[in-house]
Amino acid sequence: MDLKVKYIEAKKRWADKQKNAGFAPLEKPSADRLPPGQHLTKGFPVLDLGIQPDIPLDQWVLKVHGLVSNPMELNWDDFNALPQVEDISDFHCVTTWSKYDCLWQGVPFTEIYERAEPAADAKYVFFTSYDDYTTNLPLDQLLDDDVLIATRFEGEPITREHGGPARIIVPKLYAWKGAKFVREIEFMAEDRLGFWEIRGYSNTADPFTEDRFA
Ligand SMILES: Nc1nc2c(c(=O)[nH]1)N[C@H]1C(S)=C(S)[C@@H](COP(=O)(O)O)O[C@H]1N2
Ligand SMILES: [Mo]
Repeated sequence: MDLKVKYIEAKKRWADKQKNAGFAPLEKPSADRLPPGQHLTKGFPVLDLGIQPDIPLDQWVLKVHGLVSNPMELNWDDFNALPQVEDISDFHCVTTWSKYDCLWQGVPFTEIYERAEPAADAKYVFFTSYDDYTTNLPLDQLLDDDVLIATRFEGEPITREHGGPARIIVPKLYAWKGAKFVREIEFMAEDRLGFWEIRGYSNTADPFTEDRFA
Protein backbone atom coordinates (compact mmCIF):
# COMPACT_ATOMS: atom_id res chain seq x y z
CA MET A 1 0.00 0.00 0.00
CA ASP A 2 1.11 3.53 -0.74
CA LEU A 3 2.81 4.90 2.41
CA LYS A 4 0.79 8.06 2.37
CA VAL A 5 -2.47 6.11 2.17
CA LYS A 6 -1.25 3.82 4.95
CA TYR A 7 -0.34 6.82 7.15
CA ILE A 8 -3.73 8.46 6.63
CA GLU A 9 -5.58 5.17 7.30
CA ALA A 10 -3.56 4.59 10.48
CA LYS A 11 -4.33 8.08 11.80
CA LYS A 12 -7.99 7.52 11.12
CA ARG A 13 -7.94 4.19 13.00
CA TRP A 14 -6.04 5.79 15.90
CA ALA A 15 -8.79 8.40 16.16
CA ASP A 16 -11.45 5.64 16.20
CA LYS A 17 -9.55 3.62 18.81
CA GLN A 18 -9.06 6.56 21.17
CA LYS A 19 -12.67 7.56 20.84
CA ASN A 20 -13.82 4.00 21.53
CA ALA A 21 -11.50 3.89 24.55
CA GLY A 22 -13.65 6.67 26.00
CA PHE A 23 -11.39 9.61 25.26
CA ALA A 24 -13.57 12.65 25.87
CA PRO A 25 -12.81 16.37 25.99
CA LEU A 26 -12.47 18.01 29.43
CA GLU A 27 -15.52 19.86 30.66
CA LYS A 28 -13.49 22.82 31.82
CA PRO A 29 -10.65 24.19 29.68
CA SER A 30 -7.20 23.99 31.22
CA ALA A 31 -5.79 27.37 32.22
CA ASP A 32 -2.19 26.23 31.72
CA ARG A 33 -0.23 27.62 28.82
CA LEU A 34 0.74 24.08 27.77
CA PRO A 35 -2.52 22.30 26.88
CA PRO A 36 -3.26 18.92 28.52
CA GLY A 37 -1.45 15.97 26.94
CA GLN A 38 1.02 18.18 25.06
CA HIS A 39 4.80 18.42 25.44
CA LEU A 40 7.01 21.34 24.46
CA THR A 41 9.31 21.10 21.50
CA LYS A 42 12.09 23.52 20.68
CA GLY A 43 12.41 22.45 17.07
CA PHE A 44 9.69 22.73 14.48
CA PRO A 45 8.47 19.33 13.26
CA VAL A 46 6.95 19.11 9.79
CA LEU A 47 3.48 17.60 9.60
CA ASP A 48 1.61 17.16 6.34
CA LEU A 49 0.49 14.55 3.85
CA GLY A 50 3.96 14.24 2.35
CA ILE A 51 3.24 16.48 -0.61
CA GLN A 52 4.93 19.86 -0.38
CA PRO A 53 3.85 21.58 -3.58
CA ASP A 54 6.30 23.87 -5.30
CA ILE A 55 4.35 26.99 -6.21
CA PRO A 56 6.35 29.66 -8.05
CA LEU A 57 5.27 33.04 -6.70
CA ASP A 58 4.30 34.26 -10.17
CA GLN A 59 1.79 31.39 -10.38
CA TRP A 60 0.48 31.64 -6.83
CA VAL A 61 -3.17 32.74 -6.47
CA LEU A 62 -5.41 32.98 -3.45
CA LYS A 63 -9.03 32.53 -4.43
CA VAL A 64 -11.71 33.93 -2.11
CA HIS A 65 -15.21 32.82 -3.06
CA GLY A 66 -18.56 31.39 -1.96
CA LEU A 67 -21.13 33.53 -0.17
CA VAL A 68 -19.39 36.85 -0.70
CA SER A 69 -20.27 40.06 -2.57
CA ASN A 70 -16.69 40.45 -3.81
CA PRO A 71 -15.08 37.20 -4.91
CA MET A 72 -11.34 37.73 -5.39
CA GLU A 73 -8.39 36.07 -7.03
CA LEU A 74 -5.36 37.68 -5.45
CA ASN A 75 -1.96 37.20 -7.01
CA TRP A 76 1.20 37.38 -4.90
CA ASP A 77 1.62 41.15 -5.38
CA ASP A 78 -2.06 41.89 -4.68
CA PHE A 79 -1.92 39.79 -1.56
CA ASN A 80 1.26 41.36 -0.23
CA ALA A 81 -0.14 44.85 -0.80
CA LEU A 82 -2.79 44.12 1.87
CA PRO A 83 -2.13 45.42 5.39
CA GLN A 84 0.40 43.28 7.23
CA VAL A 85 0.81 42.38 10.89
CA GLU A 86 3.30 40.54 13.04
CA ASP A 87 2.02 38.31 15.81
CA ILE A 88 3.53 35.88 18.29
CA SER A 89 1.51 32.81 19.20
CA ASP A 90 1.82 29.23 20.43
CA PHE A 91 1.34 26.27 18.09
CA HIS A 92 -0.28 22.97 19.15
CA CYS A 93 -0.27 19.83 16.99
CA VAL A 94 -2.69 17.03 17.85
CA THR A 95 0.23 14.56 17.71
CA THR A 96 1.12 16.11 21.14
CA TRP A 97 3.87 18.60 20.38
CA SER A 98 3.53 22.30 21.10
CA LYS A 99 5.83 25.15 20.17
CA TYR A 100 5.79 28.46 22.04
CA ASP A 101 6.29 31.98 20.73
CA CYS A 102 6.12 31.52 16.99
CA LEU A 103 6.57 34.84 15.22
CA TRP A 104 4.34 35.05 12.17
CA GLN A 105 3.91 37.86 9.69
CA GLY A 106 1.10 38.15 7.19
CA VAL A 107 -2.36 39.44 6.50
CA PRO A 108 -4.99 39.32 9.26
CA PHE A 109 -8.01 37.23 8.29
CA THR A 110 -10.15 40.28 9.06
CA GLU A 111 -8.63 42.06 6.03
CA ILE A 112 -9.88 39.29 3.73
CA TYR A 113 -13.24 39.31 5.48
CA GLU A 114 -13.70 43.07 4.97
CA ARG A 115 -12.76 42.99 1.31
CA ALA A 116 -14.77 39.90 0.40
CA GLU A 117 -17.93 41.16 2.15
CA PRO A 118 -19.45 37.83 3.17
CA ALA A 119 -23.26 37.54 3.10
CA ALA A 120 -25.13 37.64 6.40
CA ASP A 121 -25.70 33.87 6.25
CA ALA A 122 -22.02 33.01 5.72
CA LYS A 123 -21.18 31.24 8.99
CA TYR A 124 -18.47 28.77 8.00
CA VAL A 125 -15.24 28.84 6.03
CA PHE A 126 -13.61 26.04 4.05
CA PHE A 127 -9.91 26.15 3.18
CA THR A 128 -8.37 24.25 0.28
CA SER A 129 -4.63 23.97 -0.23
CA TYR A 130 -2.25 23.36 -3.11
CA ASP A 131 -1.71 19.79 -1.84
CA ASP A 132 -5.53 19.36 -1.92
CA TYR A 133 -5.66 19.32 1.89
CA THR A 134 -8.84 20.85 3.27
CA THR A 135 -10.05 22.06 6.65
CA ASN A 136 -13.13 23.90 7.91
CA LEU A 137 -13.81 26.48 10.61
CA PRO A 138 -16.65 28.58 11.94
CA LEU A 139 -16.25 32.14 10.67
CA ASP A 140 -16.60 33.31 14.26
CA GLN A 141 -13.26 31.72 15.19
CA LEU A 142 -11.43 33.26 12.26
CA LEU A 143 -12.33 36.77 13.37
CA ASP A 144 -10.04 36.60 16.42
CA ASP A 145 -7.09 38.99 16.63
CA ASP A 146 -4.52 36.20 16.28
CA VAL A 147 -5.70 34.60 13.03
CA LEU A 148 -3.66 35.40 9.97
CA ILE A 149 -2.63 34.27 6.55
CA ALA A 150 1.07 34.09 7.19
CA THR A 151 3.81 34.46 4.60
CA ARG A 152 6.78 34.87 6.97
CA PHE A 153 8.02 32.95 10.02
CA GLU A 154 10.71 34.35 12.35
CA GLY A 155 11.43 37.10 9.83
CA GLU A 156 11.97 34.85 6.80
CA PRO A 157 9.61 33.67 4.06
CA ILE A 158 7.83 30.51 5.24
CA THR A 159 9.72 27.54 3.82
CA ARG A 160 8.00 25.13 1.51
CA GLU A 161 8.00 22.35 4.13
CA HIS A 162 6.26 24.65 6.62
CA GLY A 163 3.54 25.65 4.21
CA GLY A 164 4.85 28.50 2.08
CA PRO A 165 4.10 30.63 0.16
CA ALA A 166 1.20 31.23 2.58
CA ARG A 167 -0.48 29.35 5.41
CA ILE A 168 -3.34 29.95 7.79
CA ILE A 169 -2.53 30.36 11.48
CA VAL A 170 -5.32 29.76 14.04
CA PRO A 171 -3.38 29.59 17.32
CA LYS A 172 -6.29 28.75 19.63
CA LEU A 173 -7.04 25.46 17.83
CA TYR A 174 -5.03 22.35 17.02
CA ALA A 175 -2.80 23.11 14.08
CA TRP A 176 -4.56 20.85 11.58
CA LYS A 177 -7.18 23.65 11.44
CA GLY A 178 -4.54 25.85 9.78
CA ALA A 179 -4.03 25.09 6.09
CA LYS A 180 -0.45 25.16 4.81
CA PHE A 181 0.02 26.06 1.10
CA VAL A 182 -3.40 27.73 1.14
CA ARG A 183 -5.10 28.18 -2.25
CA GLU A 184 -8.80 28.87 -1.60
CA ILE A 185 -11.00 30.40 1.06
CA GLU A 186 -14.69 29.63 0.64
CA PHE A 187 -17.45 31.22 2.71
CA MET A 188 -20.48 28.97 3.31
CA ALA A 189 -23.83 28.93 5.08
CA GLU A 190 -23.49 25.30 6.21
CA ASP A 191 -20.48 23.53 7.65
CA ARG A 192 -18.56 21.01 5.51
CA LEU A 193 -15.91 18.72 7.06
CA GLY A 194 -12.30 18.87 5.90
CA PHE A 195 -9.61 16.22 5.47
CA TRP A 196 -8.98 15.19 9.11
CA GLU A 197 -12.45 16.15 10.29
CA ILE A 198 -13.87 13.45 7.98
CA ARG A 199 -11.36 10.97 9.41
CA GLY A 200 -12.37 11.12 13.06
CA TYR A 201 -10.66 14.29 14.26
CA SER A 202 -12.69 16.78 16.25
CA ASN A 203 -14.49 19.49 14.36
CA THR A 204 -14.02 21.90 17.27
CA ALA A 205 -10.35 21.02 17.95
CA ASP A 206 -9.78 22.92 21.20
CA PRO A 207 -6.36 22.00 22.68
CA PHE A 208 -7.29 23.33 26.13
CA THR A 209 -10.07 20.79 26.59
CA GLU A 210 -8.01 18.13 24.82
CA ASP A 211 -10.72 17.96 22.17
CA ARG A 212 -8.83 15.73 19.74
CA PHE A 213 -11.32 13.24 18.35
CA ALA A 214 -14.89 13.55 17.14
N1 LIG B 1 -2.01 21.86 3.28
C1 LIG B 1 -1.81 21.23 4.44
N2 LIG B 1 -1.93 21.93 5.57
C2 LIG B 1 -1.73 21.33 6.77
C3 LIG B 1 -1.46 19.96 6.86
C4 LIG B 1 -1.37 19.24 5.63
O1 LIG B 1 -1.15 18.01 5.60
N3 LIG B 1 -1.54 19.91 4.44
N4 LIG B 1 -1.24 19.37 8.11
C5 LIG B 1 -1.75 20.10 9.29
C6 LIG B 1 -1.21 19.60 10.54
S1 LIG B 1 -1.84 18.15 11.12
C7 LIG B 1 -0.31 20.33 11.29
S2 LIG B 1 0.21 19.84 12.83
C8 LIG B 1 0.32 21.54 10.74
C9 LIG B 1 1.83 21.32 10.73
O2 LIG B 1 2.53 22.43 10.31
P1 LIG B 1 4.12 22.32 10.20
O3 LIG B 1 4.43 21.24 9.21
O4 LIG B 1 4.59 23.65 9.79
O5 LIG B 1 4.60 21.92 11.56
O6 LIG B 1 -0.12 21.85 9.43
C10 LIG B 1 -1.49 21.59 9.19
N5 LIG B 1 -1.83 22.10 7.90
MO1 LIG C 1 -1.09 18.03 13.34
